[in-house]
Amino acid sequence: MINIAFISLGSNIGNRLEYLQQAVRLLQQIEQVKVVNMSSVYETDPVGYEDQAAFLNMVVEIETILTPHELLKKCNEIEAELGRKRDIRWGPRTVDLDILLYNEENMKTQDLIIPHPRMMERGFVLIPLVELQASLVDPESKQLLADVAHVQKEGVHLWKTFDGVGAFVHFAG
Ligand code: PH2
Ligand code: MG
Ligand code: MG
Repeated sequence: MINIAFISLGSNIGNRLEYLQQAVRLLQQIEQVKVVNMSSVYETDPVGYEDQAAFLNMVVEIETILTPHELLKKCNEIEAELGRKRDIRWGPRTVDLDILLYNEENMKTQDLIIPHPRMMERGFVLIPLVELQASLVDPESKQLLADVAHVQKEGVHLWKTFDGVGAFVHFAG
């Protein structure tokens, strides 16, 4: 069974774009994962814990035969490989990979909640997500994500656009 999942990527330490690109590359290298779409890259004001550098955020869409928990394990391995240290909650990170959606799954387990529990409050997640698919609906509240993203643009700035073929191009505007 092929499943569709959306993963949010964020970085606010070091060469942020390089971390995002390496994370995408590592996702592409997983045999059971096919990256089918990537959003543009956005520069975003930190949310939650505000005394830290601005983030770069993006979202990728994947097809996978992995279960949600298997996918979570792969995401955690990529974070570890790219040097993530977990200290301050919501604090600075080389790279963070969060599963946002997995089919229309609604699941709450100890270590994994899907849809991502804070997704609907976060413009830095919703705006790239809606860029990929404007018709997405939150499986929990049934709201159209585009309607919610629309009012959460503050602090989210387009930084690089994705050319759809394989390269990021400087956003000239
Ligand atoms: N991630 C957080 C907390 N705050 N703020 C922005 N702008 N982008 C993030 O990716 C982010 C955040 C926790 O994962
Ligand atoms: Mg996160
Ligand atoms: Mg995370």
